[in-house]
Amino acid sequence: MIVIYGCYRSRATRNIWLLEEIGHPWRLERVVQHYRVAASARENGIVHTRSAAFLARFPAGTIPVMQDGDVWLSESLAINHYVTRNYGGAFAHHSDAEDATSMQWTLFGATSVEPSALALSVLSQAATPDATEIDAHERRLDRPLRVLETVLERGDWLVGDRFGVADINMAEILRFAASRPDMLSRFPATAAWLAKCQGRPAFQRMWALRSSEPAEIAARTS
Ligand SMILES: N[C@@H](CCC(=O)N[C@@H](CS)C(=O)NCC(=O)O)C(=O)O
Repeated sequence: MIVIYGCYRSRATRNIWLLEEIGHPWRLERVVQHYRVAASARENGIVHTRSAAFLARFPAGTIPVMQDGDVWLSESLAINHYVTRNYGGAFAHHSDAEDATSMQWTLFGATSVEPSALALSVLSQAATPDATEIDAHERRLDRPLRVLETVLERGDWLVGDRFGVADINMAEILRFAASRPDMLSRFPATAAWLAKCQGRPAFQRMWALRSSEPAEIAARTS
């Protein structure tokens, strides 16, 4: 049984999607972002990313964290590679080259796509979105999105000829940019691939869990 410390409205979605995809047993131990917890709830038994007990084990104070027996890992994308290698079965990489190519796309996503995609997600939710900043981040994404578009024009998936962990990691990173549908529609192969990824039953199960979680965590009543 893999334990994910985190909550549904966090990057734990990446891990939950994968675990659902491969059918490996998991459970969630709830830890929420400190800024989502109502002040009244902080002293009321809600574990959050600034709770002393959580920080004592993970000074970075971020979720998700994974526990698998004696193995503790943070970093959602690294967790997914660990789970794939150890429990992926037929879903796991078939060779060292596939494994390395998968890691290549995961790192490309984390370094070239995630910063601006995340910024776009935050900027789009602002009461008065800053159009100049939004434009700057869309420009920064142009080159990495052209790279993805080229790859996805040539094949259905990022690695080999089947859906894999690189697709989950990249799709979850790109989801941050969903608030900019006009930008994504300039990359039709990428947009079609994202829709295909998100149409998978395992994504849908994860998404139902995420949607069931309130944005603000109130104090416990019992
Ligand atoms: N690169 C890390 C980022 C982790 C991260 O920033 N998580 C957010 C939630 S999605 C968090 O814990 N924020 C709470 C905080 O900073 O206190 C990963 O992929 O796991």
